[in-house]
Amino acid sequence: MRGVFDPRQLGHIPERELHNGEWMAYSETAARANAIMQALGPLEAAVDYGRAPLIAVHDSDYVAFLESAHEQWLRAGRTGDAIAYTFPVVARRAVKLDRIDALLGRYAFDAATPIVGGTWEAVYASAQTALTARAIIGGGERTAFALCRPPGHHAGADYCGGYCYLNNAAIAAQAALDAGAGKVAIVDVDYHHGNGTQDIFWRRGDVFYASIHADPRTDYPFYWGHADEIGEDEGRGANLNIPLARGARMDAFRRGLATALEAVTAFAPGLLIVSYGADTWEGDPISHFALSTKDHAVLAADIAACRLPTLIVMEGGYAVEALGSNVASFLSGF
Ligand code: OKP
Ligand code: ZN
Repeated sequence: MRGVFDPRQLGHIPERELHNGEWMAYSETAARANAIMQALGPLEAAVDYGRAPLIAVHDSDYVAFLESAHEQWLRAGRTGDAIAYTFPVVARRAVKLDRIDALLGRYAFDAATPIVGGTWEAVYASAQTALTARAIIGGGERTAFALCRPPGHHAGADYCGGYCYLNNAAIAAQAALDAGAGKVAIVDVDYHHGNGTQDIFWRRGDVFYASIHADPRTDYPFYWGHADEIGEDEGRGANLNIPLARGARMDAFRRGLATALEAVTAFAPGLLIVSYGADTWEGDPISHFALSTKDHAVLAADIAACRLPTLIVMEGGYAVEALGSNVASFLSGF
C-alpha cells in the first residue's frame, strides 16, 4: 500500500500536558512517527495543496490563530509552550480578543494541546499528508495510508484539543467530496471518540461518521461520544457512536465494528476514511482496551471486506515501542 509522510510533522514537540491534576511528559511525540516509518519503510512525500482545503473545513480565523499563536506568545514575553488557562464555557461571545491567553482558551477545549514553535508547520504538513493520500486514491489506488501527526479527530471547525489542531480526516473527506466522491463515510477506530469529526459533520448528510471508542462516561473526551448522539437536521442518522466499557477485548470491539460497517455499507459512500488509532492496543499507556497486535490486522480485514476505496489516516497510539508493529499489522489486513 502506498503511504505518505512529511518530515515537517516532526517539528511539533510540546514539553508537557496536564493530566489528572499533574504535569506529565507529552504523550503525542515525534518518536511515534519515527517508529511507524521504521516499521513501514520508505513513504512518499506530501504534495502541498495550500490553505484552501483547510479553510473548507475550519474557520479561517481559527487557522490564522494557529499560524500566529506562538509568535504572539513570544511577543507577549513568554517562553516555552503556549497553553490556555481560561476557557470561555459560559460566554463564547464574538467579542474581539487580542490577548494571547484569551485567544488560546477561545480556540481550545483542553490543556492537552499546547502550541510550540513548530506546531503550525507540523499541523499544516499533517493535513497535506492526508490530502496527498486522498489524491492517491482519487488517482485510482484502492487504499492509501496517511502517516499524520499530530492527529486530528478531536479538532473541530474552530477548536483544538486532545493533541489535535487540524482535522486531517475531515479535511480529506471534504476534499474527496469536492473532487466528486458523492458521499464519504468515516469510521473511527481510535480508543477515543473523535468529537471534532462528529462536530464538523453533525448537520451534514453527505458524510457518515461512525466511531467505536471508550465510553465517555469514564473516558476522555467526556462530553461527546455517547450513544444517543445521532446528528441533527440533514445529518440526523448520519452519526453513529458505539461506546465500549473499559477493558473491552477484541470480541466486543469487532462486534461494534461490524455494526458500524453495516451502517457504512447501507450509506454507500464513494470513499471510506478510517481514522486509525493504535491506542486500542493492550499495552497503551493512556488507554484501557485489550486488543492485541494481531487483532489490528483482523479489524483491517473486516474493513477491507467492505470493498470500498479506503483512506487510512493515522490518529492516536502511544506505546511507541509497539506502534510500528501495530500499524504494520493493521495495514497488512488490507
Ligand atoms: C488523542 B487521540 C491524558 C489526558 C487526556 C488527551 C488524550 C487525547 C487522545 N494526558 N489527554 O484520540 O489518541
Ligand atoms: Zn486516541
